[in-house]
Amino acid sequence: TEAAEPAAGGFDHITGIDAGAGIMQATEEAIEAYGLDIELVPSSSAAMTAALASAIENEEWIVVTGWTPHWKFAAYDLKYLDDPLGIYGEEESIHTLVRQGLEEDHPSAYQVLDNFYWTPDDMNQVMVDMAQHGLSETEAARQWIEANREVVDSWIEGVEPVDGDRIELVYVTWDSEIASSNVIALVLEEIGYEVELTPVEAGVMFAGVASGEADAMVAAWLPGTHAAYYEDFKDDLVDLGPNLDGAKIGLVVPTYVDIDSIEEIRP
Ligand code: PBE
Repeated sequence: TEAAEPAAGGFDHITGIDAGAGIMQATEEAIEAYGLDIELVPSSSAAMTAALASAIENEEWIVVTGWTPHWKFAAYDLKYLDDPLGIYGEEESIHTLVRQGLEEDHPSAYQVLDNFYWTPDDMNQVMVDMAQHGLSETEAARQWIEANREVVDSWIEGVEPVDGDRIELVYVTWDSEIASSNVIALVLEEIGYEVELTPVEAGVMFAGVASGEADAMVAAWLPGTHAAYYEDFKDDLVDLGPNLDGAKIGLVVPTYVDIDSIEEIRP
């Protein structure tokens, strides 16, 4: 994607991520609700953070679809724009959703997935290790597990080991979900599963678990961000509840951008 020169004191566009992300739908709603004269340009999680890095390098104005937990808040001075209309919702949770029948077919995996629970700080450590310390996804996940052995032990305590049973996890390559999916994959491998981690589009992630083609996902942002997907598929999914509380989405700018509210976004 090419970056056009942003007008001084204004924005060229809103830098988005993949079109299937819930935050993209929320941002289209925000543009409508606030009557913003600006376009949302889709890209990807990785392209969004690259655009953010280069704008900050040049102290240019940029506004991105942002979320917490995310390593960008550790790397840069950023702020959420106020959202007086509440389009982006309140703090929410990330839920683990599994296919029907998983409990009977793979009770050990089901138990571990049910026990999986960590904090925004935990998830952030994995993301920072990947994005800022250059660790591979697996290495970052492994390092977090080593450093948080008691937490991981509490997820697998009393769970019967298995011998090479296959489990397929689906996820979207959002930084936060790369972190969570890699951690839970390694933990499932620890108790003997052979885990396939499949990156897909957001809609395919929900549809895949609902149809039973995939076994589980740890990436459902509820009740807000993924409300539409959840509504469509909830009858065919088993919701194991939050694996993280305190998640948030919104529009994010570097702190040097001197506006405070979404209402002030203009070209
Ligand atoms: N996110 C990260 C996703 C959920 C996880 C906020 C970019 C979304 O908007 O769908």
